[in-house]
Amino acid sequence: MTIQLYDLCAADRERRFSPACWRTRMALEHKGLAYETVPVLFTEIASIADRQQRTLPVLVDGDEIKRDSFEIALYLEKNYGDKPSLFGGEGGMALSRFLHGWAGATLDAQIVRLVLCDIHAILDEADQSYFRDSREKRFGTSLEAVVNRSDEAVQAFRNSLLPLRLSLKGQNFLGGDAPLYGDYCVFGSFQWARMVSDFALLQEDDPVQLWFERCLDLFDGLGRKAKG
Ligand SMILES: N[C@@H](CCC(=O)N[C@@H](CS)C(=O)NCC(=O)O)C(=O)O
Repeated sequence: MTIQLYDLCAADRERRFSPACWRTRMALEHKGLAYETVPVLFTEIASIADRQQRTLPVLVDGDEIKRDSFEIALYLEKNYGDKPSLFGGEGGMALSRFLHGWAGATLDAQIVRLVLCDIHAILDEADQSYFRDSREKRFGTSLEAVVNRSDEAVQAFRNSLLPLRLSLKGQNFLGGDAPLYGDYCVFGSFQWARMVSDFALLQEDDPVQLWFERCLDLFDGLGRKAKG
C-alpha cells in the first residue's frame, strides 16, 4: 500500500503550508518513496487515521502510524535503509536532532511573528476561529498584536540567522554538497512562510535565500511548484 502523508491544508486544499509537514514531504522525496498526500484542515486532525492524532504530519505506512516529523524521519531511515540516507550516518542523525529542535522552536517562533495574520487569512472558516482562539490563548494577545514587521524586527530576525549564513557561504547545503535532513528541517520553516505570505523574509542576495532557492529546485522543483 502506498505511504500516506496527512498534510495540513488551507481553505484551498491544494495549499499545504505546515513547516513540519514540509520536512516530512522532503524526506519522502529524498528517499525516493512513492507516497500520496491527504489534505487535512486543523479542525479535521482529530478524525484522521486512528483518531488519536493532535498534530500533523502523520504518516501511515501499512499498519504503522507515525507522528512527529523527526520520529518519521527516523522511521524512514530505519525502514528504508536501502534508499539514500537522510542523515549520512549516526553523527548526522545527532546533528539533525539539533536542527530539528532549532527550526521548530526558535526559527518557527520568529517567523510566526511575521506571518501569523497571513496564516489566518488563508484558512477555512472553521479553522479560522480555531486558529484565532488557540493562538490568542497561546500568545496572550490578539493575532494582530503579535505581528511585528517593523524594520528593526525584520533586521533582528535576519541578524539572528548569522550562523546559518556563515555555514551556507562555504557550502551549497547544510549537509555539504548535497542536502540532508537538516536542510529539510530549516527549509520547512522558510517554505511555511512562502506558502502563506509574499512578505520577503530575506534579501535576495542573502546566502540563506540563495540556499533556499536551491532547496526549492530539489526534486523537480517540488517546493517551487507548490501552490502558495
Ligand atoms: N514537533 C512536531 C510539531 C507538529 C506540529 O505542531 N504541527 C502543527 C502544524 S505545523 C499542527 O499540527 N498543529 C495542530 C494544531 O495547532 O492544532 C513535528 O515536528 O511534527
